[in-house]
Amino acid sequence: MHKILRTFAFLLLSVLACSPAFGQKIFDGEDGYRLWLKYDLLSDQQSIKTYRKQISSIYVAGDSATTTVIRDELSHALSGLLGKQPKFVEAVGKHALVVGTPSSSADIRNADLSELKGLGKEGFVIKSLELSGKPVTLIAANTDVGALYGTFHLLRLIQTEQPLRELEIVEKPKIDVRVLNHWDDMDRHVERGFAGESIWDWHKLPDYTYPRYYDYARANASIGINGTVLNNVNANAITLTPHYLDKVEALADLFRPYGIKVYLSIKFSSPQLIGGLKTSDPLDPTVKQWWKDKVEEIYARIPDFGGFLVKANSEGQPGPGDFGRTHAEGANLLADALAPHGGVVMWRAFVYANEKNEERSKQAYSEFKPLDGKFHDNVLIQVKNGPIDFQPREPFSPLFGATPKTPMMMEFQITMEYLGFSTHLVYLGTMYEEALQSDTYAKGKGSTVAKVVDGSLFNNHISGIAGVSNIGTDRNWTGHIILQSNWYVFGRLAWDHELTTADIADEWVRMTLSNDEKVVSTVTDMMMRSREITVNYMTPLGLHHIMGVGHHYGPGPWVKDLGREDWTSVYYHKAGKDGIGFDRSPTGVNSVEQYFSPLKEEYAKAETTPEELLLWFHHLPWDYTVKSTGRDLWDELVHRYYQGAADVTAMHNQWQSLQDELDPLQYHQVDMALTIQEKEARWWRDACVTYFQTFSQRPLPKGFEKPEKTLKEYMDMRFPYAPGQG
Ligand code: GCV
Repeated sequence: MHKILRTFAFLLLSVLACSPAFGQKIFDGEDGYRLWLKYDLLSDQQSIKTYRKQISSIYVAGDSATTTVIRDELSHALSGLLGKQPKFVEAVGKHALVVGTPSSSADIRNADLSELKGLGKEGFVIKSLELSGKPVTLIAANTDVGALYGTFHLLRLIQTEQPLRELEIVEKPKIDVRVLNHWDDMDRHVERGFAGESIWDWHKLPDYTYPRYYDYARANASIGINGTVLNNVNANAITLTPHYLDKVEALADLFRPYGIKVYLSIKFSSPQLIGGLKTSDPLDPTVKQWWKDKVEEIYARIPDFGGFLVKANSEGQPGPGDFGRTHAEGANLLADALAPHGGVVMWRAFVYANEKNEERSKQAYSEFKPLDGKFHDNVLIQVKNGPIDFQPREPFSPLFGATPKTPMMMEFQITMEYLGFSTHLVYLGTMYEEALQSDTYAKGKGSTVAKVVDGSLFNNHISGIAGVSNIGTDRNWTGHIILQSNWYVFGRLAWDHELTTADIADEWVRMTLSNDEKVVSTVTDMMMRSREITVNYMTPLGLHHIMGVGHHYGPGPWVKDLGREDWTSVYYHKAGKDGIGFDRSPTGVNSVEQYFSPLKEEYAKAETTPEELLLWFHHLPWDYTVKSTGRDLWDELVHRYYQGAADVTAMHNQWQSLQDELDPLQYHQVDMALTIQEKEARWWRDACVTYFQTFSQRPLPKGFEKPEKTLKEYMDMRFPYAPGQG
């Protein structure tokens, strides 16, 4: 008997040991590649029946590359969602879905849709109506790309199980230029990228392309993104050489049917680096001619090329300042070369220099405000949402609202440089919404940042918004399934900043995870709270820039003695025995003066500064009483750190409560990431509290568990191979 048992045990162990992952479960399922365009069969049979009736045939008018994309998408999507290949026809039928433009379809022309008049090239109408006497669902636009946007909108309605009855949808984007910025290098390294390599395989382009390029275009078109800056703002001049322009051209050709233009980041010193000139001075005639010729060469290949993005005189990049010229003179040089072809310049305002005797958060405003009115018509100034650098929380940049004659373009970071890389679940929608809905008071109450960005506040003739991409070669694109929602919410808000980020989270969850109500309500709740939770365990109460040096991974409030003071953490938190925080009020560096009234007066006093920005604007004693809770500052800080870490555990529990409702692979991936996030939230909490305690010299409030390690142990941790370094 013993022998039989032993043999059985041996056999069992052998089978387990030979299985591909001994001791580990293999998870089949959704790996995240399909993003929010999964198109799996709807679970509600009744909805399927109704949709099938309402779309008994499909007529897509026209024969452009874009209409082919529309047909392919509808075929792919509806066969998946409704479990039956849709019937494509060549004329309007009863209960058909009709897609087209007045020029591609006589039926649409004859319907004389007045709504189309104000919709420009990208807007669309979706209507339930009678067309040539037949009841149909109509997607109409002025261009095929508008019709493509309308198609994705209709598919979203079906994916989220909305009724298709009595539709009366009229949409157009509020912002003109809606671009992703890829900080991708030519060797496929992605600066601040945490999801693998660059998706652009420069070596194999132009002849070798991947399905991923098309899926990238589909995903972007589905949320209304209409441009992509292919390369890093820390640019390599080589991109403008013919060898690389061949590759850029291939991508532009591929993206065109999806309404996506390509743009390039350029190096300001390109005339010297690849043009053999002795100077790159923007006022030098040979330099002007060089750029004019280069731009002509680009447009000969890519007639709809979008234009240039420029990081100049910032963090070591060359710029007009090297020749004693202004940012306006630099930008106008390029703008003049691009103007005849319809291209634009996106000139970044992310400038700061040690040599300037001015605090870093004030410098962009000081440099660009006086240049208002000096930029040519096709220049947009691209400004990061906050005055420092994509911190978990910043006030909005005071440049928004300060330049009535110059379009200010928003730059958000989608990649998570300062927010836990690609392992922390942080939905950035709430952060984008907070920035966009901030009131600048530039023209009185209601002058929101969104109205500056969309050009409506000052009647600017062009508007733009950029998101620094979080995309890489990881199978799930963004390194974490939930972080796909940040790409998604960026696009949706770029299209319409009046949408609420809660609604956007809701639709994203339905499309990506499930329409199950428990899943939708639990995950949207996690997403909506996640950013505040992260602020609490990283940088509560307005603290900022206290992360690990260089790579920005993990806590590093002790960072000091670097080449530049404003790269250190101690410069930003200014913790001492007397208290903590940066005095940017009139008694300090007075950055509050850059805001309009009443903000400048509100921010000037701690009592009227919003608590979440307290230590951004004020240096306060450890016993300062925090109004909302009545705790002293030290206690409040500690409470927030502990609350943040505890909330991550709660989020993890919420996720685990959904195990039976979710796809096993999606579930498992996020579960693993949440395990990391829990550990790292505690690490942030413990390292920061231990460090700040050396200044406050106060005990932890009662009942709080002691940090695991000593301060020295935290300070000794090193991460030379943390991903995404610049
Ligand atoms: C592309 C921060 C980042 C850099 C980035 C820079 C910028 O400083 O750490 O990696 O460089 O911002 O936005 O230009």
